[in-house]
Amino acid sequence: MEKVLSGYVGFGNLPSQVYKKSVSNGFEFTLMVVGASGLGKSTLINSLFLSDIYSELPQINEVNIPKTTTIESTRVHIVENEINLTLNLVDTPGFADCIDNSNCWEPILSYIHDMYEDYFENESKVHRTLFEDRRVHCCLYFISPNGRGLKDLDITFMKVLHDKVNLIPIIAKADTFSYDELVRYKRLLLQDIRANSIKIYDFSYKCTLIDDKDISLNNKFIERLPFGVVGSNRVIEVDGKLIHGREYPWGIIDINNIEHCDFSLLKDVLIRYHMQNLKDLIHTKLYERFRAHKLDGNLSPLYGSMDNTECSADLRIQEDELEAEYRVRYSNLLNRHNIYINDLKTNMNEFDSDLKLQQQNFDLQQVEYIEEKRTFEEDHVNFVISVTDTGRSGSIGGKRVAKKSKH
Ligand SMILES: Nc1nc2c(ncn2[C@@H]2O[C@H](COP(=O)(O)OP(=O)(O)OP(=O)(O)O)[C@@H](O)[C@H]2O)c(=O)[nH]1
Ligand SMILES: [Mg+2]
Repeated sequence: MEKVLSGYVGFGNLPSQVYKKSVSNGFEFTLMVVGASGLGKSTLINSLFLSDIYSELPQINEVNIPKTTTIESTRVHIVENEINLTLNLVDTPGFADCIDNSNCWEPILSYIHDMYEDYFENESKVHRTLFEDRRVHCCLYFISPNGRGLKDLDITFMKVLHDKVNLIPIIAKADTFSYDELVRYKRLLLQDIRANSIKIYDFSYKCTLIDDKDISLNNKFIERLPFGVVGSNRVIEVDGKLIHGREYPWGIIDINNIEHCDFSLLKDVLIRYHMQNLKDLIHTKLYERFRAHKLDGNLSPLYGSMDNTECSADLRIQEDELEAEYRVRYSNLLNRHNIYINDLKTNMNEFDSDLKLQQQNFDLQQVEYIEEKRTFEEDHVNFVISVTDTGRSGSIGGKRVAKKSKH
C-alpha cells in the first residue's frame, strides 16, 4: 500500500545530515597514472596536486623528477572550506622499455587487485572498524604523442584494465602538437578506442550534475576526450603573475589555460565534478564484480583471465545491471508521463477559466446590447410619434406651414 502524506514530517533536513556526515568523515580518492616511460606521468601528478600544496615555494627551475622504478603511492591531505580530502596518488613505472613487453601490465593489475582484496578483507571482518579505502578510483592512461594512433601494447594494456578501473585516456605532452594536429589526433584515437571496444570512463553515468550549466560543461568534457595535457613543475612569471607552464623559443604555455591544453579540464573532472561518480562506479560496478567473483571462488590470482570466463557471477551482475537500467528507464518514463498529465491538467484549468471569463464578457456585452437596442427602439418610437404629430398639426419645427391647394 502506498500513501501520500501532505503534513510536515521533517525529512527535508536529510540532505544537511548527509552533508554534515560527509564533512566529518572526509573524502578519500585514489588516482593512478599508467603509460609508457618518459611520457610525463610523474610530472602530471606533481602538477595536478603537489604544486598546489607547495605553491608558496615557487619552483623557478624545472625540478628533475627521477625515473619511476616501482609503484609509489603518495598520500596527500588537502583541507578546503573545512572539508578534508585524502588523496592517494599512485605513480607507476613506465612500460615499453624492454624488448619483451608481454605481461608488463601484471604489476599494475596486481596492485589494483591487492587494493580490492584489502578492502574486501576489511569489510568482511566480523568487527569492522573505520578503514582506509585505497581502491584505485581512476586510472589516467597516457598515450604517446606520436600522431599515429594507439599501439598494440596500448590496446592490450587498456583492455586488461578497462573492467577493473575507471579508465580516462589522455594524450601526453600535448605541447608537441599544433591545435589542428591535436584535434585530428584526438579523432584518430577515439576511432581506435571504439574500433577495439575499449571501455573508457562513462561521463554520463548516473550523472550527479543537475542543472543545464553543469550538463553543458559535462558535454564539453566529452567533446575534448581524450584530454591533451601538458605537465610542468615550473613556475614562470608572466606580466607580474606566476603561472605553471613551459617556456619555448616561440612563447609560453600556461598549463591551466584552457586554450593552451586540457589540463584544467582534467583537474575539474577529477576534483570538482566527477570524483563522487568515479567512486560510485568503482563501488557499485567494478569492485562489485570483483566481490562477486571472490564469493563465487572464481577469481584468478590477478583476475586477468576473468574476461574469458563467462561465469555465473558475471551473468548475475549483468542481470542486475539490466534490471537497474530498466528501473531507471521506467521511472524516467513515468516521471515524464506525470509531468505531461500535470501540464495537460494545468492547461485545461487555464483554458476552463479563460472560457468562463469569455462567457462572462459575452453575457455582459449581450446585456449591454439588449439595453442599447431597447433604448434605440424607444427613441425610434418617440421619433415616429413626433413626426406623425408634426404631420398632423402641419407644423415642422413648431412653425405652422400653410398647405397649398392644387386647384
Ligand atoms: N614537452 C613536455 N615535456 C614534459 C611534459 N611533461 C613532462 N615532461 C618532461 O618529460 C620528462 C619525463 O617526465 P616524467 O614525469 O619523469 O615522465 P614519467 O612518465 O614519469 O617517466 P617514467 O617514470 O620513466 O615512466 C621530463 O624531462 C619532463 O620535464 C609535457 O607535458 N611536455
Ligand atoms: Mg615517473
